[in-house]
Amino acid sequence: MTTLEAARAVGPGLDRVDAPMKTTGRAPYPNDFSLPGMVHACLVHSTIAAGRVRAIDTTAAETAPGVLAVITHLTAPQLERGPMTLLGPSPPAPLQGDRILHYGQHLAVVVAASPEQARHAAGLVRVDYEPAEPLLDLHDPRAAVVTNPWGLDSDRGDIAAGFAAADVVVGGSYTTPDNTNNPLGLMSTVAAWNGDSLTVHDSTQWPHNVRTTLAAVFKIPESNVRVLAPYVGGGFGAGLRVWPHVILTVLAAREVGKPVKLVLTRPEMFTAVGHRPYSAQQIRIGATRTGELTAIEHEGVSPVAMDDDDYEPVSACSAVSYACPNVRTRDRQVRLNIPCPGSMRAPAEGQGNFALESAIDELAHELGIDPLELRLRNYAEEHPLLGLPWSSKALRECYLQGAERFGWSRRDPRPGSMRDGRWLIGYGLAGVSYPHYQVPCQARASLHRDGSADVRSAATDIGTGTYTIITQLSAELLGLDVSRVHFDLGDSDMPYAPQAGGSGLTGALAGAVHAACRRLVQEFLDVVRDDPDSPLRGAALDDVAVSQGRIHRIGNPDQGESYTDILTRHGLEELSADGRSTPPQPDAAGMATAGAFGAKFVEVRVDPDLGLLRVTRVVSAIDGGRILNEKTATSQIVGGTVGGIGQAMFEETATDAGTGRIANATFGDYLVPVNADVPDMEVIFVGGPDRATPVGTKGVGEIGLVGVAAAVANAVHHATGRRIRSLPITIDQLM
Ligand code: MCN
Ligand code: MOS
Repeated sequence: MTTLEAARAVGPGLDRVDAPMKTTGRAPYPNDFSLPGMVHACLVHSTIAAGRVRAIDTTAAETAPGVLAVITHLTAPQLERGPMTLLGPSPPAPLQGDRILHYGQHLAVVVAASPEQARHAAGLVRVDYEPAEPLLDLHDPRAAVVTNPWGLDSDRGDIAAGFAAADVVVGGSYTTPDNTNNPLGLMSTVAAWNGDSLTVHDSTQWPHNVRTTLAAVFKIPESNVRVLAPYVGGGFGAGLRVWPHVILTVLAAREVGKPVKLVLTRPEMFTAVGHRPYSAQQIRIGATRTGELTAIEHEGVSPVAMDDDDYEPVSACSAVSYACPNVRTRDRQVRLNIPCPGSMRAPAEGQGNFALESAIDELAHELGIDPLELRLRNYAEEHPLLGLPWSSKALRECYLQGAERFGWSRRDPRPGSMRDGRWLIGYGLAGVSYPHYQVPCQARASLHRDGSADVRSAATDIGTGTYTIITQLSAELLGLDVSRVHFDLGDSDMPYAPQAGGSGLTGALAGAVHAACRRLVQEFLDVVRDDPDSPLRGAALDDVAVSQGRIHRIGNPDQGESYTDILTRHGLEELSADGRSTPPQPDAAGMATAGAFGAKFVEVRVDPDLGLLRVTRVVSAIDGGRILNEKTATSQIVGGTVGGIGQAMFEETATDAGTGRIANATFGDYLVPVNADVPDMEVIFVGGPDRATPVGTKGVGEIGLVGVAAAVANAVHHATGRRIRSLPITIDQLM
């Protein structure tokens, strides 16, 4: 890789290159977007969770001021369900019948000249229901059970023998609640048809998926669909799938022959774009007196919607986290009349890690071994399921450096022993092993005669920093100043990119950009191969390095020339090259040995008389491979940690047990951490480049969240002696 070792553009915390656009209000988020002649849509939803629409009266709505169309299941055309995707099946197509499967299901879309007129008219639609008794309880014996369709349950060793060999067995039942993603930006779609061609601005984490889906649903060629998402106001997983409201907006635009805009309301964000599903987990861990794990058994049950799929293997983390010889993990799902669950930041790991890392803490307490020491004694040197070396793993360094920074050695192991006045103080820890999701990606890079470069790929930046890190990486790979590189994304007409999801976009995109930039330098060398005037004549890619807008021979900076000189002398305006990344071949079981790792150290204060809980310090030590931008990567871990504090102490989507109504679907009622709930946080990155990818990155977008809940609960146990097994941890559990 000597060729491309040049100025260190990668690594330092360069400010976001898109910051001026955002802070001056010029960034075109989909909900700010307008087109000439654009009209507005508003949705009508089911207020029951199960049954049928007996009749729907749209007369008053149709004659209300400004109304252009009211579309119901009686007037909607037949629509194909979207295709199978890397993430599973598409959600069901909307308005395809009178069946009601969940509260909040779209029953009509109203289109009017203004958003206010659309909303007013939507309120005039009268629905006559034939209600049925909804299935809303995970333990309802009538509910259909889905066993693991992805083959992710695992068995290794002999679980019975493992427990028989244990001196100590701990465990219990853990629950995590429904949580709602709630990105700040309300998810929006603007759709415009021009004949058979469709342009859509959408709050998506994956423009190509929207393109493929809309082409299939509306039976038009993919090349007729263009999806734009240059700015997205957050997603946390809610923008991974093409939800029914996107399809309804496109349908509405076709019906009225005008561009249509739909902005979901905050309450709709609780029912229309997925949520992290509730989990009920059973975990048992056995160990010898000396703290050697002999058995882990972990089972999870989560709800899934009646007519949709979202698979969350919450127990899977227990199969890969420790070097335990006997492990059994099982997951199943129960079909309920609930709004479709979907991925929410760290799906499955976010729930499963809470049970696993709480149980490990409980075991440490029972054995009288320091929780950090117990984790180190059972460190998985190899991938426990595959028996292969990890592509890289610096979890030990996470534990040791995190502990050092936190001051873990000051911890007195006796619960309730550390005090500051009326406050009990607790220290808690959790370890995290997070799978590294790797998928193919493409990019294109061009160098112009003025010495500037353009790089593009149909990726998204959902607040993560994609614009910035790829600008840095391209600058480094081409030997240019970052100010000379323009990276563009968020347009399905650009080369294919996967979702900003599974914390995998950076790895995929960095690989594609690496390939494109290398090939671009090669293009320049090809141009001068037989050029007698070029000091680079006959040079191979491995013979050269790039810096300051020039290619030169390694070890001899004078023997080279600038991109501009080469292009000018050969009468070229620019050269371009395409690159693609393909993930390393997984093993036969479809698994890769790559993973990101982390350790979370949390200090809490508990007022035992009032039941008050405060998180006062968090140290996160993270192995994310090579870090492309220390500032944006740190922001990812900080943001993830805030989400983890939310999961631990505040967030709970409440479903009314009788009706299936979401009872707290506003920011007034759904609690998220505010500044006063978030302490100073320290983030340290450990480890080095991962060997499996050319750029050496692993993901950091989700791992910051994982482990926070367990570390908080473990700190609460240390402070109070109480083992809290149900999230969020609320005052009543601490009194
Ligand atoms: N990064 C880095 N070095 C690395 C890896 C990442 O510097 N080795 C930094 C970069 O700034 C990069 C960011 O971390 O842009 C995230 O990279 P990555 O871990 O690859 O995650 P993705 O780009 O795939 O983003 C998706 C991920 C997921 S899955 C969720 S959910 C999530 C998250 O990112 N949702 C977010 N972070 C979010 N951050 C914001 N602000 N908003 C969301 O909705
Ligand atoms: Mo993240 S939940 O994979 O978008």
